Amino acid sequence: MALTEYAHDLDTPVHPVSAPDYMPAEQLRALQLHRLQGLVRRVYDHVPLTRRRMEERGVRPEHIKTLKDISLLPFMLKTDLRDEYPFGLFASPMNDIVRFHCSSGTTGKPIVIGNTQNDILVWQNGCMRALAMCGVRSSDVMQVAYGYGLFTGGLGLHYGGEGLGCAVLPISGGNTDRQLMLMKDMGVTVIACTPSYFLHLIDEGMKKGIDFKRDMRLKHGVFGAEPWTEEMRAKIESLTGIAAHDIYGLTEICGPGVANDCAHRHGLHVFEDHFYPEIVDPETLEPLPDGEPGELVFTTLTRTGTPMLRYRTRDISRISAEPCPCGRTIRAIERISARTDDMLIIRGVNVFPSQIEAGLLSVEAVLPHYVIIVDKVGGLDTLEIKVEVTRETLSDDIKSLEALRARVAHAVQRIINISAKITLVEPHTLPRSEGKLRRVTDLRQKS
Ligand code: DLL
Repeated sequence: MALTEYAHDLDTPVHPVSAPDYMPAEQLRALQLHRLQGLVRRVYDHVPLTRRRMEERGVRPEHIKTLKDISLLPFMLKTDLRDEYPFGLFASPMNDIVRFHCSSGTTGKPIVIGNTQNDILVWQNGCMRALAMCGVRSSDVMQVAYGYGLFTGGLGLHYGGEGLGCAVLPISGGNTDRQLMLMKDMGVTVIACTPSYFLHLIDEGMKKGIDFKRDMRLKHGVFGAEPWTEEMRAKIESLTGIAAHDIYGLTEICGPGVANDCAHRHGLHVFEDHFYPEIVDPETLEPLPDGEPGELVFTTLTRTGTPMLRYRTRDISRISAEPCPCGRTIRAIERISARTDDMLIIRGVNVFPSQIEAGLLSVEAVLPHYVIIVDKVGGLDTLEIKVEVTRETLSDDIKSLEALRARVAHAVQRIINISAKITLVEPHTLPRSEGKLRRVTDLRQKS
């Protein structure tokens, strides 16, 4: 079948690299099973920890006869990567490893992922398909402002952009003045960075009198590596006129390019011919049917260096049960709005930072810069949210300011069901980040 016969994104012609996105579902399932069987054999033969766990369950590679049999297999966790640090989970000899990536986390040893040449190509394929899904083409000039190095954001998007034939500007994170100068002078059309860093770029640009709509040629933003909301997307798009796309991934699975949203924005399509997704109940670990929310689990069907079998991401999502109007047969996951480990329990109520963000940004005068501070005072949990608001509102009289504060407090409380102390602050006073931004400070852990 000619590629042009497949359904495609709105009026964007299908890029040849995207062909596997439209593979007939039956063919896709057969391919996944074939790849899963190969992967299970590989890890059974080469990864002692997984072999031991399979033996404890009485499971052997030949028991995997259907895709459903994946539930017979043991899970892998971040702690396994820490315990087996640095090379204990490698399934290929060092001779075949061509690159390491690490993710640090907050404490202890980093996790180490070894990539073979095959893995680099698989990863590049994911990033190329993600960028093609965003509408990025070889004529684009792409500024990669994710960090280069052990973090996967920079090199991942870099290889993706080069693979598509874009002109890539590998500037990495930081040096905001230079980012803005080159973006303007080189007519950059695609920016790839964290959404929080892009907000910082917009902000610094405004200070210099740069109007993104007027002075920049930007068309697309490829944003990920941290949670962000639809409300944040709307703010970014209205401030700059670009299309803001959501790209998802994690170091353990490769990096960015595991999933990406298409023009219909019904979720992020997973490149599931390489990265097989499951949703499990985080308590019972039972697999859940498509449509049910739970913890996202990935199996890397084609990776050979440090393959992951049923890796528990801690990210909360659901697999869409509905086909996407774009015609892709690869399934979509709901955007990642939370992790099981970033849920705050405040006065007994479960609160996710993304809910707070959605509440804040529903109020017009609020800027997309905020911090969340949780503390315990006299045995009682307290929640304070400091948020920047436009300079014009701050110069309003006390009464209107108080009314705005009450509106913000109400908008947040409506979503999280508990009250928060809201502090309105001047623009440019809260911390910014070149990479992932930590917006939450939980002081209770110290006491
Ligand atoms: O953040 C890889 C990446 C780089 C993804 C650039 C997208 C763009 P890690 O540092 O290992 O890898 O962090 C992975 O970040 O488990 C999620 O919790 C979170 N995350 C990544 N992308 C998104 C997203 C990279 N689009 C962890 N939305 C993941 C929400 C995201 N959270």
